[in-house]
Amino acid sequence: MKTEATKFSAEDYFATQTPPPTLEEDVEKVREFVKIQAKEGRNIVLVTSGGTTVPLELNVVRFLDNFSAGTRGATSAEYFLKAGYAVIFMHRQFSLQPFSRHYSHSTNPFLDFLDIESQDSASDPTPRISVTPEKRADLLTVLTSYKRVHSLGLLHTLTFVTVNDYLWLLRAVSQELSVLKRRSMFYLAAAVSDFFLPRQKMSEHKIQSGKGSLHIEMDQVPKILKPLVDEWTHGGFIVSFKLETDQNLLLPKARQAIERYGHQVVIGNDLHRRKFEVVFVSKKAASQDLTSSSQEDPFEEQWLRIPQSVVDQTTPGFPIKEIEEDIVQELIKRHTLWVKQG
Ligand code: 9Z3
Repeated sequence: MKTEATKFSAEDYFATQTPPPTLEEDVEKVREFVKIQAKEGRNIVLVTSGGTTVPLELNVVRFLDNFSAGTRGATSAEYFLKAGYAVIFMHRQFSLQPFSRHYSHSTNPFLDFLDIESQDSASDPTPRISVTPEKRADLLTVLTSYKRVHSLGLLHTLTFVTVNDYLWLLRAVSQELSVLKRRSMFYLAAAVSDFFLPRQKMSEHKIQSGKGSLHIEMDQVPKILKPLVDEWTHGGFIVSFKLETDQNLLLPKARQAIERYGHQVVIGNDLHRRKFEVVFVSKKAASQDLTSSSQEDPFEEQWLRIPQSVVDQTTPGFPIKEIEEDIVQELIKRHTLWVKQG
């Protein structure tokens, strides 16, 4: 129920907002992918990545957006694939993707390391293209992993643009993954808008100027982690991210999320430190000692850090060390235990 003017429950949201036109087609393909991976006995991780837009008009000209480039999601997806997981990569259209991310950045444009070879034969007038020698080793590594993943069919990609697309897709994909029970993991790294404009409140056509300032009242996006944990999945290992710009809020907000939604891990990250520092917050396993348990802090925290100097020392697109490697390694350790306990 919509209890206040600005608060949608998840149920109310899906009853009043319209699904993206390709939803059924997308879900059909996910179902097929899940079936194949389940038959192969692989674990599947759903990685969400990139920002979401909030359109202001039905015939959309203007929208709100956020900063996320999708680095965390695309990088983590590669490490999950390397570790043998099948990956459903649900990302914002045109945000970074696994493998191609190494060359997408403007600091590493791929045209800069391709050469046109001089022709030495009149009988073959077609110019040949080659890779600049110093770039070959890196490209070969990326290309080999990319080809392997594609030939084994380990990566399935889905795209969203708006927060509405994201919510419908997340619900549908997590319901498809529920057949895997504990063998599924949810890695929710997309930067999802907290506010949106319901279609019932949207102007049909481009908002006209001329009346001075513009006032828009947005509604709160429903907290979908609750139904995700309680209804849509059956035992999936759920990892959400908490982004803050005030360091002091990171731990309290991460703890609050675990308490509220009852999932397995919140990874807290500060906007400016996120490439070299994150904190894992989770509930401690129930204590056997009944006398001390009531006073004990129910949460545990684990910081992962890499020296900032290491992050900075990089060939464009190829850092010496990426924090996502450690994040994924730690999560796989915890997920393996979670599957065993089940
Ligand atoms: C994150 O915190 C991600 O780590 C980043 C990654 C968005 C910071 P980039 O794409 O950045 O590598 O540039 N995601 C935030 C996830 C989020 O919005 N969580 C919501 C919340 O905290 C709901 S699960 O309430």
